[in-house]
Amino acid sequence: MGEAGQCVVIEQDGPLALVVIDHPPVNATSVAVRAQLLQAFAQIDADASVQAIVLAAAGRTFVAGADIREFDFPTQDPHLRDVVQAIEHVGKPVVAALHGTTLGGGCEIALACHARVIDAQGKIGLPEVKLGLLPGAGGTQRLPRLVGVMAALDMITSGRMVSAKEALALGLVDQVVATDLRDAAKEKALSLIGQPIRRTSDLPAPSCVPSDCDAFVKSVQQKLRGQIAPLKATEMVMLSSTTPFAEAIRLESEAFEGLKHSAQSKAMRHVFFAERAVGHHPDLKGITTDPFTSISVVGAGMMGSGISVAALDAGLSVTMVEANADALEKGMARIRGLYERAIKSGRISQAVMDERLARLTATHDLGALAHQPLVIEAIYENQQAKKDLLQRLDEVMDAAGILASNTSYIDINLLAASTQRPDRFLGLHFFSPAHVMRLLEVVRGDATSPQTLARALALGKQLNKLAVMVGVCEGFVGNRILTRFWDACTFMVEDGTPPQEIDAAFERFGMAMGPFAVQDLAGLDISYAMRQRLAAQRQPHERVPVLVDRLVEQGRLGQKNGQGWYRYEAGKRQVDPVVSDLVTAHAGDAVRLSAEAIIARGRAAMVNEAAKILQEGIVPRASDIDLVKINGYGFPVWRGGVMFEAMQFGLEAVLAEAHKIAQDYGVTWEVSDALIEAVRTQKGFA
Ligand code: T1G
Repeated sequence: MGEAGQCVVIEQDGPLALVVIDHPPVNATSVAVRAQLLQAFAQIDADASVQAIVLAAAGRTFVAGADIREFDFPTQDPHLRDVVQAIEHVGKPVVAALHGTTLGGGCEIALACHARVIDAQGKIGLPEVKLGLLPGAGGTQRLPRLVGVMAALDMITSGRMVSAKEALALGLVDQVVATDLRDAAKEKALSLIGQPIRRTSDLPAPSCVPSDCDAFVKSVQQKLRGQIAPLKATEMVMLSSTTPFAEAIRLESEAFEGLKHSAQSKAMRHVFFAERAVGHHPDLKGITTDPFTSISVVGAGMMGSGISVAALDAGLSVTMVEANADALEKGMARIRGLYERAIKSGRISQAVMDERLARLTATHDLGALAHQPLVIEAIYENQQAKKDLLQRLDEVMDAAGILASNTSYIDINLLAASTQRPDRFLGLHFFSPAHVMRLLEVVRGDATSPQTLARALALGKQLNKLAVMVGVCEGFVGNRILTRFWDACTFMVEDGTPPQEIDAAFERFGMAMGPFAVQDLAGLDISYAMRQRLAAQRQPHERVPVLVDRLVEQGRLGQKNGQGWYRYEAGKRQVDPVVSDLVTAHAGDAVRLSAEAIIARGRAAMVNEAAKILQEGIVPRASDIDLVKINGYGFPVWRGGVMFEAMQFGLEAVLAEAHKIAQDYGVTWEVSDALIEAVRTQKGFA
């Protein structure tokens, strides 16, 4: 950073001016950066001694985007699109030197330069749709002029970063260099002196085959159901082939401003910052941890093999232990099958599969774990079996090793007590399929040490998971809320609303699958076993779901045996008259709720349980709960999460619904004090 507040500096070297942006941590284009960039380019444009320009950035990355924090306030001049326009219309060649992650507004600045040189490790992209936005500084018009409409549509509606190599192949950059980025950019700039300036906006309008675009729009509607930004962005990109640049840019900025004020963008910006806050734990501040190079997993079933693949994909070595020879072979076959399918779909090469499998050791021998830094048990959910295994592992492993359980509900403190290392014991609750699902609940036991917790959170980051630290309670955070949500939905069925109408309501709300379809996927016997296990703790007059137990007792377990709440034939889910008759017989004079009432009841059940979780200190932040529901349970990201959405919906209405449920369903369904307090203060739940 230059003098206080100076975030753009010019270094002149003969006929070449080097403009360096220096605004840590990611060179976001704050109003100061925009103003100083505008001023710098005006100055060097007017300086006859300057004949070529390189634009670079200090620190770990070129500009990673506009400053997202500014979006909640009126944009201050100069707008980024004006700065970008000014850079493009400088009368001398401007070459961008790109490193790190050139994203959003940073990519748009690069697009307005006359050439682009990128570091071989660099990545570049327009991720605005992930914030419910679209590129608002010319990206929807300049990118297609360089890479074509279809490639631009793919990048902008997916928001994905492309590698330097792919960027070169697409024509997005002109050169990739492994070292001396700025020297290469200077050389490029000097070589352009005296050449006609190649302004991106002057390039010919790209062609667009209407049928290709129509097909693309349909795929976006399907894949990103409910989100408005990708569709709007598609509309803007297609303007590049039909509308003059200046008019298209005006329309783009109108569309951007509209999205910036949309509920969806506010929700997705909330999630962006929630994901950065989730790792902040005051008691872990200052603890540094070395990355893991290897971990071990005990159990080669669905979860054990999935966790192993997640670690292999992240570059770690894995020792997978399974007592049963057949189960071990099945686990290895499952892992090989995953990679073979990934090769078939072109996601990885054979060489990548071979390299990853070379890092996998499969064995029956627990002794192989003696010196492992971290061992995760992922055997079947039986408390005694887990306690026995953990005791044996505790005896086998070095004292420094961390022991973790992948249990989804067993008390971590109980399991810790079966070892001599409660300070190095915790829960690592992965979600199935573990190599795909982003969420990881890091369950801290009463005795888990801060060092162990810090190492576990760091492992989550290494595995590209969203690690949320939670306390010990029945079902931790995600499953605890899910159980309450499922109860409320099942009670709605028992009171007369068909399950398929409840599923349809929540799928229209934006959930990937409705609650009854999910119950069938998970297996009705799982929640049945949980209710049996918890029966002894139940209050005498507490209402519990009965219909689902009827289904299980009739042998209807869900997808796994072709019939549950629905019937499954050839993989298709169908309403089953047997269930409809059961509902009618049970409900008597049916009370069929409207879709709005269904959502309100489901929302109140989730928010009330979440408020209790906060009240009990299971997590420190309401936004942590949002992240759990979005990343583990299909809550729509464009609604911001269960707590954020409730705040927008209106806490008074949620509280009123919670009181209604408490009356209907029994005394243990008490309304959370935290929810009542939040309504009183109209503050979040934190
Ligand atoms: N604005 C403000 N703060 C940002 C920021 C941004 N764009 N990007 C990161 N930060 C903060 C972040 O909150 C954290 O702060 C710190 O930087 C490190 O981030 C006009 C409209 C660049 C890949 O969407 O994807 O340009 O928690 O922990 O894991 O068309 O940050 O330390 O206080 O994430 O190494 C488009 C968003 C914006 C990119 C680095 N750009 N950022 O990841 O570090 S919209 C983006 C990221 C736009 C134009 C449009 C990642 C990263 P704190 P971090 P990281």
